[in-house]
Amino acid sequence: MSHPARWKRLIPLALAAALAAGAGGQVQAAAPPDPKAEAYQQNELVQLLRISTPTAADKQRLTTLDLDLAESAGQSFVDVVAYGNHDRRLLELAGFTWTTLEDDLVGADREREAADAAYAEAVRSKTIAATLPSGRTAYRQLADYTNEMAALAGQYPTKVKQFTLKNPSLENRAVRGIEITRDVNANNGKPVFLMLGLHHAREWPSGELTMEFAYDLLKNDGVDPRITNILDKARVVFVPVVNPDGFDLSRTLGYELKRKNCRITNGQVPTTGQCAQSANRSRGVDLNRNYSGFWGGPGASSSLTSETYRGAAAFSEPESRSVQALVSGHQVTTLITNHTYSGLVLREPGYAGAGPTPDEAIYKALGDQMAAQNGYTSQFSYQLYDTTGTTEDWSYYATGGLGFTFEHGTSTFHPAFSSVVNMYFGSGSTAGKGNRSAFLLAAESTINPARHSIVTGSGPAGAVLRLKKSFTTKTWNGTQLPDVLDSTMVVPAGGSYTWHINPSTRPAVVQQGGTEAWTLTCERPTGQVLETRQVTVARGASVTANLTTCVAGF
Ligand code: 0X9
Ligand code: ZN
Repeated sequence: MSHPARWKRLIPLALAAALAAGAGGQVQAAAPPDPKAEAYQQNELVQLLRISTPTAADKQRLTTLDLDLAESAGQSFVDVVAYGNHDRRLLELAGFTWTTLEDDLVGADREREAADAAYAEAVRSKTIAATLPSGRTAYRQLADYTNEMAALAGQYPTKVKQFTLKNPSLENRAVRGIEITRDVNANNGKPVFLMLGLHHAREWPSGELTMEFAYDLLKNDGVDPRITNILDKARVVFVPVVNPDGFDLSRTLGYELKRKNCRITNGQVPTTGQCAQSANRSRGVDLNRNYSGFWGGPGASSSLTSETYRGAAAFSEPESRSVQALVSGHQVTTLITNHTYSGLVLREPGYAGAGPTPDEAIYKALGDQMAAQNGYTSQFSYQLYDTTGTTEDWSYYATGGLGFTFEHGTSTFHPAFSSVVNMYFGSGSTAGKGNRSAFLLAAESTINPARHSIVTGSGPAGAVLRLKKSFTTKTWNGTQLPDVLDSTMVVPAGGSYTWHINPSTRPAVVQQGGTEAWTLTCERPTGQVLETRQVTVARGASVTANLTTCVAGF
């Protein structure tokens, strides 16, 4: 135990350095250890521990240990995935105590598989009825997502449009999504509700719930008046698997706890099979730390083997850049990014120092309304611990669209499949409500003009209207990264248009009392610009822009 080489592997570098300094520098600098890879190689237990953190300072200190923290925490505890002896020793050295929630997470997954098989068999033999909108009885594989989205587009050609996001994943998989609305091929200015799943590979229910809501909208259009109204008035966009490489690996036996993407070496595309190599198991970028908003700040790591590795630069990863491009190209007025676990509806800000958002009143109102349906706790993202570089750290501050992180579930990242049914429809005190109702509220809020902005007026039928805004997003160290929002609609027959959009002034500018304008152009379908206007519009407001020059010249 006192042998220096062994000793070095058991403690983190910072601690090793401090101890080395105290011991007169006998400990040589070593290559960064990879305790997780080692724990797996040695077949050490991966456990779910509930760490006692009686004070805020304890919680803060725990976040500096670079452990795999779950979002699950209470007044005096935080749940941590501990990989083998290293992590437990690290906690011990730091003076923490804990209870063990799951003494063998990998073994528990084997048991879950057996339970899931029994559940599927019970449905097959009609002992119990399948209840999810899709009728599914087991977690999807990656191919299921791809095939089902294609099938829905084929089955409902006027209501479902498939699309591929801008960049393939690092392992060159297409990242796919579907848009759902009445008359889906008409680009007619409806407000957009974007739902994302599986940024984090092991959080399987986050993709399931995303898909089930898509099925629900399609199955119950014309049946449930709320859904009929939503399809009339909103465009609902689904990307159930943001991180297909990580998810595919996580659906492979023995890799169920994979969280991040497949970046093995900064700046390099991984070779085939590299992501699955046991020595690389802790590598990857946490896509939910790679967005540019406050990138490089607290609650994210600069170490490639940390579960919260932020990447070599903001938007270094193709998967997060794809979400950026998708949001930048639409007027996404509401966004839910699904995660697991711990029953939370989280809104901005993601770190306490950012201060309250100027939209707190409606942001909170919507979060609280949704939480009343799914029984979760509605709170600020930072209330558990600070994070930076998350999806809404960028999307909310760049677009003003109200973005939420949902942390589904109570006990683990992918519980028995039967709990997905409960998450969707609610159970116990939320029976008959659940996330289905929360998602419906989010869709209805998307339609609500008090919660977004409108530009309306007359223009030539068939003209392309474009709203554009260029600005910079600040990372933690003050670097200004260029951002361009650029979306279009087409003036309908009849020559009047109504476009549901995000406010022209970004939240941070509102906070400082300033204003910003959208640049509105009226174009021929060839792209020739016939008229340019500046449009300033606040949340809840509507402005009229009659495009007279464009009409004359069209
Ligand atoms: O850490 C995350 O990315 C999210 N939790 S998860 O367990 N699904 O990984 C939470 C992001 C926002 N939360 C905080 N700011 N604490
Ligand atoms: Zn997550």
